[in-house]
Amino acid sequence: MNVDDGNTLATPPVVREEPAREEGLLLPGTIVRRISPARSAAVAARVGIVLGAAIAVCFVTGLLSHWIQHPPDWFRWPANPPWLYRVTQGAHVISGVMAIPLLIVKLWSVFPRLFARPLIGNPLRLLERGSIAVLVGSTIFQLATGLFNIAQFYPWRFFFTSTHYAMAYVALGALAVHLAVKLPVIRTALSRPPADRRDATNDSRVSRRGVLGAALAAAGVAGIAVAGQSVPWLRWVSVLAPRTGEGPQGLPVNRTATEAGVDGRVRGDAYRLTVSVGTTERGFSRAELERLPQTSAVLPLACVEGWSASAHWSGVRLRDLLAAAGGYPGGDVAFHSLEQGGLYSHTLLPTTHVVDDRTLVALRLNGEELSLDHGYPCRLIAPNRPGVLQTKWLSRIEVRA
Ligand SMILES: Nc1nc2c(c(=O)[nH]1)N[C@H]1C(S)=C(S)[C@@H](COP(=O)(O)O)O[C@H]1N2
Ligand SMILES: [Mo]
Repeated sequence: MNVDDGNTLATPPVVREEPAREEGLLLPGTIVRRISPARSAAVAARVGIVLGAAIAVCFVTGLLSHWIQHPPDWFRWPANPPWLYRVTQGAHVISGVMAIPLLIVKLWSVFPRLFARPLIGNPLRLLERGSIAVLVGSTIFQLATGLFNIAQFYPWRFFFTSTHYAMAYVALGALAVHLAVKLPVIRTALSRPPADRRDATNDSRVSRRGVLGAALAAAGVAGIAVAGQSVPWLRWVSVLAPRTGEGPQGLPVNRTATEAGVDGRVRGDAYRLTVSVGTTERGFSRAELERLPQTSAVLPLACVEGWSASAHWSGVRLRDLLAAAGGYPGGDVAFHSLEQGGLYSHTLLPTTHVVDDRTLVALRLNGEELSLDHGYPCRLIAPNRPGVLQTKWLSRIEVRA
């Protein structure tokens, strides 16, 4: 049967003329005879190219997102263009979701080969099989945990981001070995047209072209089904997008004030935003912040989970606030939230963003006073930053001079 290298175009009756192929699999002959000719290297290699492209986009955009959140010394992420992270992280989630149907078709097309003789064999074959096991396992892990994460469903005990990040390297390594080992097979498979005899006859079983078409269509549908959470004009068709782009004040809320343990008491007169520059320290009430010069900016909130939405923000430009508090000598600026503990209760803002005109301590959102869930009394909003770094319910801003 033509399940290994795609160089036969056999139909079931023809199989009996090719007993050698049947013997290649550790499966009963009755099953082997029924294996669809579309389960071929021709299909596997072609789906593999599209799957590989989706995984490459997913890997690069994921790596970027990781570096932005945990910057190595050499890494600089610009404040311009302000929508860049929205695009890269949207692409991360969309490409990951598109990879799911592609991976399923790829596994379907090579499945009979898992029963190929010998099961283990020589060291090269061991490497081939081992790399496939690791590759399939790590890819399924990445796609499943990523999918659960965008649905904010965490049915596991490990910490998602660090595990997802580490596993990406495992998958990449296994993919490199897999490609190297399979290169000859891939080249043969790609040098032939994907059509089999079934395409030209009236055979009722699915053809290779049919499988390829279905794989691409499924990937397209899956991509569109989630794209609406980052692409506004796709919102109405994106039935699977976990976020619709809606919420109070026209913007989704990731974590509510109640969930973060921040309550309405912040509305009281006692609230102060403490701004410290070196050893000077100054407290600003919400009314005092409102009396400082107000600046507006249209900036997207782009969550690591892939959803994003543009909004109209206004408040005090960070540069102006620092000037009012004693000046900005340079360096990273630390932001702390009223939220106690939690990973997102503090962040470091690099100089590029500190000096940007559009970086605000926001007081208003889409023409209204910032709601408690969006970060009242005030929140950080800076261009081209992951949502997770746009700290809500600010209590303290610190310049370590
Ligand atoms: N203090 C604090 N700030 C936070 C968070 C948080 O959990 N705590 N969540 C962040 C995340 S993950 C996102 S995407 C944005 C969402 O802002 P929104 O709820 O106003 O849409 O806020 C960020 N700021
Ligand atoms: Mo987020």
